[in-house]
Amino acid sequence: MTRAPDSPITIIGPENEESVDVNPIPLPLDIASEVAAALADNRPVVALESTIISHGLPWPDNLAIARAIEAEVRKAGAVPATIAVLGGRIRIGLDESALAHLARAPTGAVAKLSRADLAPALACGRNGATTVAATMILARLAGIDVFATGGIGGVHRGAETDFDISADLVELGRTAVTVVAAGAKAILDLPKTLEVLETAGVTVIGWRTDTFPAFWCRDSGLSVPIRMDTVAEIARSHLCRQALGIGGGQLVANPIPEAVALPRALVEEWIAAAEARKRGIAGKAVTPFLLGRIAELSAGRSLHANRALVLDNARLAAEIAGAICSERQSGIAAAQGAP
Ligand code: PSU
Ligand code: MN
Repeated sequence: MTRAPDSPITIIGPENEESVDVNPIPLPLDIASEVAAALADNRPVVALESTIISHGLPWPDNLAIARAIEAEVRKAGAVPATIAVLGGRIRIGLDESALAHLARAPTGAVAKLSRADLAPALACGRNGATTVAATMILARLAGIDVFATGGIGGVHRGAETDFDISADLVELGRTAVTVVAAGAKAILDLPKTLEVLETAGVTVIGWRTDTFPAFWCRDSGLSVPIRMDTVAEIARSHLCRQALGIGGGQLVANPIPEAVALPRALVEEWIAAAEARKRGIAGKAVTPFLLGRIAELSAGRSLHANRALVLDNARLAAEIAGAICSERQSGIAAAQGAP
């Protein structure tokens, strides 16, 4: 963390990357007072993304689910901070009207912002929803350690020819946030996704499981690199990564609750049918297209499962955030020589 001389902003970069303070301009950053107060008191905060609201789920389910995720975080004892860019300002923690605005916006009115798109969105005063990658960057900037989502982006099927690999994977390799997800979306090439995560040096943790979950299904058949069974272990691992100064994050892969998991064969059928229609769709549009088609093909069953898994991730993220606060508190106490 570096503070530029005479500058009101603090630039927080990945620990192993030098921050460059050349004529920095003040960042248009608004942190909701409830979030700022929690962070200042070392109380747990969970970052939440907004792309899932504006591009990942259909209206009006998206607004209901966004509210339910926030409620779940609170129920588990943490403060939710949904992140977006509105009118060219970074917003950490959205009020009801901002959530509703994002959820209601017609396709195209709200941009899908990843790492590459953040600066131009600020520069041009745009509205944008943040992907996993962009939410990680902004969470880190605000000092938030934990982030909950549904599924991260990854290596798309056919990437060997079209090179479609989500910036989420690169971000996990560089930004120190622990991301809780139900694995990677089943529409992806999961073996390749795990390979890229390994190359990027991401700590991939199976939550009480030895196999990597596949979003709507509990088990992809692939082994998970590390298994953990307590949130204290995940919290300590997060803090040890920071202490090592290696940058980059952790992916906590939490299998969808058993009662709502969908049969793998059925999901594969929907994916094949959606993939068959993908021709001509490229770039940022691919993931929203596939998720939308699958919601239609499954007559809402995919949506029901999506809601359940994201709520479960929100709960687990809140517990991990709480454990990080406790571990940090004991670390401070130990450093001060307390018993
Ligand atoms: N998970 C979902 N729905 C989504 C996404 C994830 O259940 O809409 C979004 C996330 O914001 C993720 C993004 O970061 O899709 C990945 O998009 P891409 O493959 O274009 O990087
Ligand atoms: Mn892509």
